[in-house]
Amino acid sequence: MTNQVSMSTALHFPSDFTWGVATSAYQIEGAAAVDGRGPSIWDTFTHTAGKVIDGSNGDVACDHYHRYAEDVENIAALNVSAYRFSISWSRVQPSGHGAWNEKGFDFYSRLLDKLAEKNIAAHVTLYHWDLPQVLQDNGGWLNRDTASHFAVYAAEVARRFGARVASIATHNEPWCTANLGYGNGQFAPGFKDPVAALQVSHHLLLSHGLAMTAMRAVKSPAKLGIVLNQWTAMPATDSPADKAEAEWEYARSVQWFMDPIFKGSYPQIALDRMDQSLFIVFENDLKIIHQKLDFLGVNYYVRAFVSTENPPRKPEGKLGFTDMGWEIYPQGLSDLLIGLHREYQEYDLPPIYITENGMASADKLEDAKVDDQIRIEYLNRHLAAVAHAMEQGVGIRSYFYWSLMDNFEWNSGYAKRFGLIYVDYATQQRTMKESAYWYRDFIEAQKSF
Ligand code: IFM
Repeated sequence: MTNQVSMSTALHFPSDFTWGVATSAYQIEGAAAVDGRGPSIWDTFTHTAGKVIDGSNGDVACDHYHRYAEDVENIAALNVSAYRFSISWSRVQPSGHGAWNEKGFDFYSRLLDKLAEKNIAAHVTLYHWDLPQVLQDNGGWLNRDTASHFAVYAAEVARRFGARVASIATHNEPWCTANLGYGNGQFAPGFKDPVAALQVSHHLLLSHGLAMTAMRAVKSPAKLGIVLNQWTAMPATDSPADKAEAEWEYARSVQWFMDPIFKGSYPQIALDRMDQSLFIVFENDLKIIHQKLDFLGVNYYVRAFVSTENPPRKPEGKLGFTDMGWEIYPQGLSDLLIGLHREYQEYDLPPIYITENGMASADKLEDAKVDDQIRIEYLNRHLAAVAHAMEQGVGIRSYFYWSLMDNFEWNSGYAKRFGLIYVDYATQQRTMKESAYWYRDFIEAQKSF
């Protein structure tokens, strides 16, 4: 049996497989100070000189707050049946605790109405990195109380919207919140303290567990879970040093989040390498974190290619690199999924949703057309990887392309375009790229099998 992924235009997915597209609040909404929204850490970060490559921010972004109806029409035109988006916590609860902002909830209610009108299932994420600034002023995710505030917010969203959405994910990519936000400072709030990142990762997991309990208590009918960004870690060579480093990389990035949730413990190989006195875990925390999920969201972009040499070896990149400089490596997706299935199926691994996968390319709008053949090839190859993992028995229920449209790519600003839809930021005009038509037709073709 081989894990080789082949290029194929004749992939057949089950008829109940869900096709979708994904976005997040800060990256598309804009309307940063409209209708009572409070500032988040990303407002603060992007308005601090030197934090974003092109000096841009999400004040306007794709102006989705005002153009959501047009955007939902576009989602429907893609033939997808699901849309994944996040709620801006500070739009619905400006201080992150205390008073709710009804105008904020009204916006999401209008969006849900429009999605329902088009028969598109809503998949909501509660936290896609935009912590209310007031909570940051009290220590952010380093303060254990933030986890309790998060659970209150989660329960309120589940109470109001639980019957109108298909799923609710607590966090998107907590690895990024901890390591890029607190570890190396690339993301808001911009701390450079690896020890803090460790503590933050624990508080994020704790907040996930508390939120799951709080949402179950309001008897939300929505499926509940979490979205993790994951990769396989491959040693650059067969040297014992590279192999050990790759094992460590997988432990600290993938197992670090998976093990507490599914096994109720942190991975020993990671604990062995760190000074545990620097990291505070209360007695009951792991019990709170370790609870059954209805789904696991997996975001995949790139493998980790691990080299201990100096300078480190780089991957050959046979299929090229994206505009982010990330190696295009679809086999990493099937390897990852098959590995997760093998390691966690006995620990109640729920159905997997591929909640993000996609690429940035240097797209150009010419004669009202964006000819992004590279994205079509990327999609085709990654869908083949998903199909391959399913053939190996992995329970995958959905695939969401990242992203619906070009948007604010965090510290890379607007220069990196991940969308199926091209956005002209000067006019806010949306143009379907060739990949959008390809995805639309691919989904249509699935209906005829
Ligand atoms: O744009 C991001 C998204 O917010 C989270 N996952 C990765 C994407 C591409 O970098």
